[in-house]
Amino acid sequence: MSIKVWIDGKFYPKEEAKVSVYDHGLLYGDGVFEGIRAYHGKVFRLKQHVDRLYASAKAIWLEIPMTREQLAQQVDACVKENKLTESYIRVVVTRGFGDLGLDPRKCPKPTVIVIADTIQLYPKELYDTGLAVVTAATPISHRENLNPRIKSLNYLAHILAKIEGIQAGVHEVIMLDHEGYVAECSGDNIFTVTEPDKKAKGKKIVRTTPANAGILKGITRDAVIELAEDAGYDVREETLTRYDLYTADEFFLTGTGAEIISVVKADGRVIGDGKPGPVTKDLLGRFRELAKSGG
Ligand code: PXG
Repeated sequence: MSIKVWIDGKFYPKEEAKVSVYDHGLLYGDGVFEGIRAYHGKVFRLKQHVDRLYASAKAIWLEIPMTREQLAQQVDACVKENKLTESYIRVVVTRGFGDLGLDPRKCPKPTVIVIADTIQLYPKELYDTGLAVVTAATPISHRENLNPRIKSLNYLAHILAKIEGIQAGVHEVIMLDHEGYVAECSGDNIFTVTEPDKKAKGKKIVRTTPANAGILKGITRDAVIELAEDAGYDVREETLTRYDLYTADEFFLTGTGAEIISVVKADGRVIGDGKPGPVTKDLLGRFRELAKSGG
């Protein structure tokens, strides 16, 4: 049975689910989106995803023509309509149909799309072996240009960085900010694990880059911060350099598609003992338990 896609109030078979060539989402990347997972038929942290979508929309002066509750219900309805238990959901809101000019006032009504389908971001084996990354030459956009907190339809910098990774034969890339500090990966947030310092009182330290440092504030990242705190790690949001990544005992990525995945090589340096570490594995176990309950 074909996947049914919801566009502006109606379901269409996947093959017929189309938007206009005059849609400013296509013409200008003018819009916002969310990538969401459902586990065992339960949507993971739906409220947080809907809130982030509305925040992204507000930042680009886009008014979503539905209430948060209606949109959340529609996400649930799309998963049910397609009889999916394990699902990857894409919500897209574009500026809508307009003319060929930039002016968003020519777009009377935003286009709202909900796709509930499936995804396999990384091959299963990579969760056992860990993956390699390199640093992309393409930086993350400057926060005063297009703030990476906005999950906008303009992903070109991330895609260019991703292509650099593909050419280097790796699965993900580290993106730096304009000052050379570590921001995030092309579609994942970054964490490290190190041994306790004096302040950590015997707790292993789990670090991630600060939310306002030019990153997308990942829903998975937030969940992992909470899980790591509950598990008794010393969690810190700190500015990181590539040196911090290379010398960490463990290095892992978080994202809706990836969940939690270990990085065992960065720019040619072997991380820790070159295998997924105990804290990464512990947090992945806890994350999968949390996912069973919808988060
Ligand atoms: N940073 C960026 C730039 C992202 O796009 C994340 C972090 C992780 O955030 P969440 O909320 O998912 O924990 C993302 C989201 C892909 C793909 O196909 C990945 C994302 C979005 C769209 C597509 O790799 N990741």
